[in-house]
Amino acid sequence: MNTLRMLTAAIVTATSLTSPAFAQEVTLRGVSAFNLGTTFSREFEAFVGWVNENGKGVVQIQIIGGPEAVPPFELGNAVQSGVVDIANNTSAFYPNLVPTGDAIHLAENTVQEQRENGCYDVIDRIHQEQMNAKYLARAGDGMGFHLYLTKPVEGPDLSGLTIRTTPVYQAMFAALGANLVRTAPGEVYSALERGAIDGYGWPSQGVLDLGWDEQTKYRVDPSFYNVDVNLLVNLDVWNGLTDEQRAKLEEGAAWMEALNANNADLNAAEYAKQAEAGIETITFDAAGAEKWLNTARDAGWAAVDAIDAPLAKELRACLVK
Ligand code: 173
Repeated sequence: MNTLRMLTAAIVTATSLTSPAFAQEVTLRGVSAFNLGTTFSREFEAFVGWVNENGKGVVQIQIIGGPEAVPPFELGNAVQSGVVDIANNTSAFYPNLVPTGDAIHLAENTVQEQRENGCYDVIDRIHQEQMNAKYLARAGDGMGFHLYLTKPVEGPDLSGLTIRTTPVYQAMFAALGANLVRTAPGEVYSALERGAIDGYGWPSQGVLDLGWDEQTKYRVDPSFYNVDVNLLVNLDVWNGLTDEQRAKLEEGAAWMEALNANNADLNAAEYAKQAEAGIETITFDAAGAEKWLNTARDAGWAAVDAIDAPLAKELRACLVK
């Protein structure tokens, strides 16, 4: 450091001590669990664009990278320890830290409703306590998950099939008899290509982005659950920000969460693109669909219940209408 910079730093420090309003701009380092430029990173990137535009002189975010920077299943630990300041991550990738995070995708209401009814505070609290992370925002609302297959099924019996899973689908697909293999998204294409799996769980959006349509013959309808892709800020970093910096990030969070309303249209557009790409839809009859959705809900909640019954009860009361 040269003398001028040392002097400047000393002045800035002195200023910020006496007057927090003049705190220096801070830059947070961000990583996404999903490939940059694809679904599930797009909202995060839009959020970063918003913050960098509206938070000049206050707070900025620099995106370091996607899963090539930090492996998706390690991103939770990276934000917990502060290796990463802000992560774009789904609860299914950090069950080691927040085991009841599975409850988030069982939500039947929106994140805006969860902010109103206090559920957001419960979810934020468990992230702070168990993961040392501020739960800043949630993308993915209004989008469900599907089973995608390379061979057809008649109904909700998955016995004999080997399916790629994450904790999202684990309880449901296991209850329906499937063999399960847990992998990060980056391994799905080659597992399909090798015939190591007969299908995979994935949200309604993103299959074409990843090129998986080449290896996918069927999508099973209806969808189940609600995608959760969460913005998580290392808690020490969060607590070290000024009120103004935190407020700016929260404003950006609300802005990003409003984008969730676009998901209904985006789902429809994606289904059309999947059909064009040759993915056929298998739609269960009423009895099959009922079994599918009831198993999803019941097995999903049973899994959360087995981890922490009182918390499962508290979350279910505010996530299910
Ligand atoms: O299938 C997955 O990898 C998964 O659990 C997930 C969750 C949210 C968004 C995208 C994928």
